[in-house]
Amino acid sequence: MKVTDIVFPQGFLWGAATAAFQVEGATDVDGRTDSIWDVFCRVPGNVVGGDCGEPAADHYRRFEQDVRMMAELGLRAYRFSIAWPRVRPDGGAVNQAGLDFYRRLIDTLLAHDIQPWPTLYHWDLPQKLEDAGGWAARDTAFRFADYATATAEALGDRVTNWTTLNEPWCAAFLGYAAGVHAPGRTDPAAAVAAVHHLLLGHGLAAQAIRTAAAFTRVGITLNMYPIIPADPASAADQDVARRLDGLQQRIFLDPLLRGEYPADVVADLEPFGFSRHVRAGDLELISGPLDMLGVNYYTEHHVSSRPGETGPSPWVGVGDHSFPRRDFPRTDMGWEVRPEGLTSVLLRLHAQYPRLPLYITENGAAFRDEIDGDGVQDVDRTAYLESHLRAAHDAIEMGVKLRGYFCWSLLDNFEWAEGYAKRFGIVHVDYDTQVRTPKMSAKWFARVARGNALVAVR
Ligand code: IFM
Repeated sequence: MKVTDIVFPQGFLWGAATAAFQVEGATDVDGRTDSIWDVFCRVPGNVVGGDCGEPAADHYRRFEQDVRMMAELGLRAYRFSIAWPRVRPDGGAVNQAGLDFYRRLIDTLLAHDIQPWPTLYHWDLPQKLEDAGGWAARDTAFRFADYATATAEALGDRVTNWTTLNEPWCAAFLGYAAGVHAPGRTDPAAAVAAVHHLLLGHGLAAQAIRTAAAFTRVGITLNMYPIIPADPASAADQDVARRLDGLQQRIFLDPLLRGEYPADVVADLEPFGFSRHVRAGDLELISGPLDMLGVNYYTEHHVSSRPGETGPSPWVGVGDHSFPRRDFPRTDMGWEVRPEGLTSVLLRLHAQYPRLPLYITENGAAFRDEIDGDGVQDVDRTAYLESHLRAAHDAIEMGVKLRGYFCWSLLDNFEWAEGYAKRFGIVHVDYDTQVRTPKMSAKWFARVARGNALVAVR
């Protein structure tokens, strides 16, 4: 088959994604208060280079220019996140100025015929709520629902596709067990409590959105990775893979889509008091109707039962394990480039939940970019995107209900604990001047989006 034969289904949605704290900047204007990430960044050593949410890509002030650029790139949808501490500073009263910013952003998108795909939580919990217990506290789920109500009441006339949470795995396990993300806690019991309270927050928020806005589709985004035992014949490696898969995938998928937690994972997490957080009625809320599932895919995990981890691990209760190095190309994050893993994730979801529409809500790569007279020739990133789109198309050919693809990311941005050193954007951002330069990958992606078909990397 020629590359140009790879045509996506009619109506396939092409977009790009960002998240509030990673691109907006303007962290202290119009009533916004601290999120856990503002506070986390202030602790020396937490973020490479001492970087923080300023200036980011100054998207708060430059969103009109950015939306025009999206239109020029032929994008039909923009996945962004809404900052909870703008809309309800300190998790308290509604802040009209915060809502007004997102109304202006959405109106500008709609004026350019670009669908707004907001996510309510991309990790910027108001610090005041963390001080009251954060996601380890049940009450945070109810505060999240209040925030969802205020947001959907204000913006529900303009937005159809809502996402509640982005990657609750990272929020719970990187934030509360490994401590490498905000709020920087290393307390496995708090992490497993956070899992349940994030999911409860999702269920409550989904209900709140449907109540506040008449025509909506509600989804959640999970980060999904095939987890492969290093030695498939080793019972110990198989068990580590089962445990990791349980924590990474099944602890979220099963309650959302089957209304129950996986029994083996519940048993594994009993030493951390997991099941005592689950109250009557919670699972009914969590498993309320889901209109779509967002899948974020970057790589796959190849896991061995041999010891290897040092320091606090996000893999609560898994015990000895390591990720043996394999001979595959890697991105600047050190992540293996494994497009076939994307096909496998999509096929797994389709086999288990055949009626659920799927969207790839993030996929992309950090590579070192050099800007010269001819712009940024990011051949590696372009090849990464092309190989993953082929893998996504393979899954569609095999019957997967994949409805759209958002590349991560529209803009270079604040890559959490890695700061600004890792660049995921298809558009280069000069953080001194805030000049945007579409990279080779952006131009290539624009051709794909416009043609609804893959075109060869040149
Ligand atoms: O930058 C992040 C994003 O915020 C969530 N998904 C993974 C991306 C790359 O690490």
